[in-house]
Amino acid sequence: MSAEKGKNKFQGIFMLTDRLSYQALEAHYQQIHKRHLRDLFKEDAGRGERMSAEAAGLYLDYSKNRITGETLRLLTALADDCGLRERIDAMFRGDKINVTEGRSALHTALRAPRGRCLAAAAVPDAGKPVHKVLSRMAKLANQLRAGEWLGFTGKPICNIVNIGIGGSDLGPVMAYEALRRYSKRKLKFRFVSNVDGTDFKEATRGLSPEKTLFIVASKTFETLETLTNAESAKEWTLKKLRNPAAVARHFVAVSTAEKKVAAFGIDTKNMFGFWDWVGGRYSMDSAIGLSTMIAIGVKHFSEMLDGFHAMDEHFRTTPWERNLPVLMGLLTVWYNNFFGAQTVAVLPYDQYLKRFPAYLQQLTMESTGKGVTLDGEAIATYQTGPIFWGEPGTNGQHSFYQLIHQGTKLVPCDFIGFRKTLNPLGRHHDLLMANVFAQSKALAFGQVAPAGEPYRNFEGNRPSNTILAEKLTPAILGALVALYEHSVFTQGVVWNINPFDQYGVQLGKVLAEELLPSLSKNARLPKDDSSTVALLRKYRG
Ligand code: G6Q
Repeated sequence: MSAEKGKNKFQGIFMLTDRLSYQALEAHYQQIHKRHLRDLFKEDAGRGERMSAEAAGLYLDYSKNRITGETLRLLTALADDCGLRERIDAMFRGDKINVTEGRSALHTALRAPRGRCLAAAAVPDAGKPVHKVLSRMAKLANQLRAGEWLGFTGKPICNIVNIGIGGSDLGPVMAYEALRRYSKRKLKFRFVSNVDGTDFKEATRGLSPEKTLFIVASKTFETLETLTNAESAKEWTLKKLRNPAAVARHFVAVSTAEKKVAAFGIDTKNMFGFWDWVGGRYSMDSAIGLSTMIAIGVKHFSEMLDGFHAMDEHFRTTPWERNLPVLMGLLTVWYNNFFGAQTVAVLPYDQYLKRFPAYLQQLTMESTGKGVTLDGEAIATYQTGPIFWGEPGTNGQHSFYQLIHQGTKLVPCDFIGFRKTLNPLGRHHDLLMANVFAQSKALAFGQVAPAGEPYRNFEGNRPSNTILAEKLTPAILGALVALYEHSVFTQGVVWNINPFDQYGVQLGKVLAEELLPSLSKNARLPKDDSSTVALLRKYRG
């Protein structure tokens, strides 16, 4: 926490809604919220090109938003007022901006090129250990990809199972799916996250323990789900291999907790470390990305890191009005706080990005789902993080787009598409992309119903961003993830919250452990609320 309650060095003593820059936006909203995108485009022939920005291989068209030049001016003034510049510098410097946990948030150091001085005051030599671990990961990845890492019985490992949950699962799964086209097809990858035994059973179905390597990924190495799955994995392996010494050839760990890894029985020579300044949901390019590196190889992994870094540098150095993450973050604030929009839909038109919305749900909602300011004040006068959700197009068009087009709710959308497909097939790609352009057009401009058929009316004026890139490469994926990471950071600065803690997750971990003993048939029922007790009774039968 900052030294003096009620104050922090970035925002003074104000609540967001007390700021004149915020009140100016409220007044501006009253003036322009009824303006239709049809008119805004009619009045300004160059709007589509002018309201665009490009960085790290991503082109952002934000012209189909309900904004004018004045809106942008006021939003960037709000960002200045909230100390965005100082906060970005503090993050990159390694200041302990995760105040509730007393930590830096230095995920940007994970992708900084070797030898680059990060000027990280709190973490002086972050670069050195990062590259040391990357080299160790590379060694293992190369051995596995070459069929040189042998299991206990001498057979080459060809199945990799990542066990982890939350930040130790969603990034690896998303990246594996997104970059599957670049992956070594001879290796099989599976991911186990849920403590539901079904997840483990299905993930290991058909695999031979002799040829399977488990990556136990857990920052804390105390997450119940992960440790339970890891124990089951150990049993599954030893049932076949019948010698505890086999664990060394079939288990590696990714963690910050060396002692706990050793206590579990994994040789710490087979442990890949990271640091408390890497948050779970910001960890996919730390050792948590080990499965990604094994899948796509060292070169592609390092291209992915370069993509992250290119966006980091863009975010750090570019004026707000051309800064993609800042623009997207401020637009999210605009709809969330002034239009009262409750959600944002993320709609990637690429089947490889099918897990991207799920990944973003954690990144965004675990970061901005907060109700207390950095000063510890309850937030009563404004809204914080919206709900992020989505599915790949065109599938979503045949399902929930109806509500986005004609429902009574305002749902700002992010469309994501690529000029080139990784799998050319007849006219498929043109058809796919025609849908991206048609959807954002229909949402913005609508369509007038024939007389007497009001149900055919599309009022339009529904905002969207379109993000276009050449094709889905490791570097583009890195840039895309960093774009959303920094957009979330920008939102957090305006809302004056800590986007790097997650006490809601911790609560779940503690409560389940407390209740667990009461699930056994003969245990005493706890003195709990009547609903919980009734449910426990019903479960125990
Ligand atoms: C992410 C959260 C959370 C975490 C999981 C797994 O930012 O902290 O989702 O990643 O709870 O935690 P472990 O990696 O410690 O097992």
